[in-house]
Amino acid sequence: MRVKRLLLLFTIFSLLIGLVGCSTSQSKKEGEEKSKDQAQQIVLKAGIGSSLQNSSHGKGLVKFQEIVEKESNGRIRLQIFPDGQLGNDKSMMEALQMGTLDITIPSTAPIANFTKSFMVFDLPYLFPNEEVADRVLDGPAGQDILKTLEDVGMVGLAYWENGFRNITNSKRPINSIDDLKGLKIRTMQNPIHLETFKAWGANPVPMPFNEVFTALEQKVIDGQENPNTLIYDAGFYEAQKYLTLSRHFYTPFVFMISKKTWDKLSPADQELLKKAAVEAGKYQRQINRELSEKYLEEMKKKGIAVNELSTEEKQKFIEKSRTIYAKFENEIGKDRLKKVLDEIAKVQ
Ligand code: TK8
Repeated sequence: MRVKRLLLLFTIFSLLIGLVGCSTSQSKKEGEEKSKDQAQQIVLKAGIGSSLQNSSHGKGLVKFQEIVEKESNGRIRLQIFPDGQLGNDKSMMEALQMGTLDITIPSTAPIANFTKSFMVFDLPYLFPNEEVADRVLDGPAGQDILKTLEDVGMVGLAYWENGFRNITNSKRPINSIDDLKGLKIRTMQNPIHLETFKAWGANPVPMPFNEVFTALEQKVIDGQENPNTLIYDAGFYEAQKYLTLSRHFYTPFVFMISKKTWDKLSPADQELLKKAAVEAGKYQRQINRELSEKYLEEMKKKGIAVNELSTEEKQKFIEKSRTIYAKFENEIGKDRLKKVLDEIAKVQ
């Protein structure tokens, strides 16, 4: 009897050891899985100059965030810093070079501070409309230019749309090129934009985006030029009386990631981010075009006087712009300029 009881106790004891051992190895395995998974947790910091609520810039970045977090099952997450909290386009690109910021989406114009290859897109009256712009930017010429960012510590993933730029000012309606004479117009920090407004008779003032509103309010400058969505999002219309639909430049945004960040990612994660940037970009372009019309009507209701340049007057702007193409073709690269102009001619 005593032997039986001892055998029973021994059986129960060895079963308990087995169970504890099993759960330990199970929890150890789960722990390893978890720590491996946590080890792969990626948090990307992204900074832009516009708001999240009103701008297509911000809405596009939120769409990118949704796609990435869904496709990675939450393993890759974004921390978004809008409204120029982390600086302006130029300083945020410098942060990408240093690896202290992972993602930013600047206009092409300030990229000229790092590489000249995007300057072709800053030429006045280059693209006739958004459709041609999309096809050239997403085609061989645009994609080749995107690749040049890797030489300066950034990786370009996709073109998004800032859009066709219009002129606002607080002095007078701009019905002809002569009306620009002497007006202090803020431009982006880009030599082509500066020289173009000089050629049109204005007095251009290069300035980072996040300083423009105060400068308009304090009358340090008379006007600025931006697409409708940005004029509305940044509240510039509140400090301006006139909006002239000149559509003188088409500005792409460039979705870019720090090369230091990019090189640490697996090929699969690189592919995931690239696809998300392209998909979110198509959404952002569409939203931008809808908001451009919507915000134009909103600004008219709020009292800004809107006028379009007549075909004849626009021709004067275009004629004056030809000197700019000649002046900058060497800096842009004659082959690069020819390739873009040939692609435009092909897709028209
Ligand atoms: C926003 C800027 C802005 C640009 C400018 O970060 O600076 O006027 O049009 O969109 O990139």
